[in-house]
Amino acid sequence: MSPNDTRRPVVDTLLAGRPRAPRAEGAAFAPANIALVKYWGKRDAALNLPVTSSLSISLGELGSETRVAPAGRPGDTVLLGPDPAPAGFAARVSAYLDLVRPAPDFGFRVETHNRVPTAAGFASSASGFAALALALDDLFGWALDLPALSILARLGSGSACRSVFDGFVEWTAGSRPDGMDSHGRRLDATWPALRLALLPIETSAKPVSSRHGMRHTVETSPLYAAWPETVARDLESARAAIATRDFPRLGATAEGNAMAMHATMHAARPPLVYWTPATIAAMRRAHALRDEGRAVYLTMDAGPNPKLLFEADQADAVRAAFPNAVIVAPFGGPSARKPVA
Ligand code: 2P0
Repeated sequence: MSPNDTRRPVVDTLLAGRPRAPRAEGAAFAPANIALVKYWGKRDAALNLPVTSSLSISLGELGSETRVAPAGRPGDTVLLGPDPAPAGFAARVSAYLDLVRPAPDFGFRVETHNRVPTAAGFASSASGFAALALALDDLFGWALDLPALSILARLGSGSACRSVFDGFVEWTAGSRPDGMDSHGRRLDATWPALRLALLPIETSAKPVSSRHGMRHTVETSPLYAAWPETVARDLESARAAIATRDFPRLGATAEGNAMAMHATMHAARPPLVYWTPATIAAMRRAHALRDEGRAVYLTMDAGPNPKLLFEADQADAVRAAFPNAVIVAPFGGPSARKPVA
């Protein structure tokens, strides 16, 4: 059975009674997101259903802008910026488009522009699949509600279900086998002083995809058994920190959660280590800022590039310690229209 055999009934349920004929074009933007409490491990690989819930912050203006239109001939054209997308990514997009293709000989033209500084080594499948799901909703005129759009995005990439929303987002794991209760939801909170910094350390493609890395960890790491409990505690702590604007608590929770996730990978057999010497040097530099009494924390995904978390009053110190940092204000502020250089 192919993954699409499992996905198709879910899509049919979501689209019941909705138009199946495309209009001339659909377009949408979706932000990238950084998880503060991570998604690491699936209970269903075809539907991207997670073992645990997770909590993220969307990156405002940084993300993917996608246009989708009928190609007018069979076969899909998938462009990333002005160029054809890499074959693996294009194949993943085409498999996703198969779920909504009006006829086997119907081709789509998909154009995606990532508004993410390429120098930051930060390309996001989350914003890409979220923008594609939203653009398809626009193309077909489905007018799906946000939970349905989040589920549709999840079928492309798990973390994409969080990129349908701005601000703080919680992805509830849910328990249904069809995943209809597994989607993102925006938390009712803003934090204008919150800042993230993307640290461009390593910009080449990572050797092991997150998709493969999480499967390998779940299957072989003796530390994975402790992960769901860690996430449950960290989610409570992150929610409380957001509700009370307790930045040191939020930062420490996010950093601890990311380190615990990497610990599960380091214990996998064979071990999975995304860190490079430059990653560790950046971690030490962040810790040195903390030793000076500055509330600067870090998080890391399945790659070598840490992301820093801090508040606006630490931006100058972060810039001084990390001259290449790309600083983002997720809730706007002076940099609402574009990332602070
Ligand atoms: C996250 N990551 O919560 C975690 C932390 C990476 C580390 O979500 O297989 O690209 O498409 O569901 O969403 C990256 O995993 O994986 C990810 P799929 P995805 O942000």
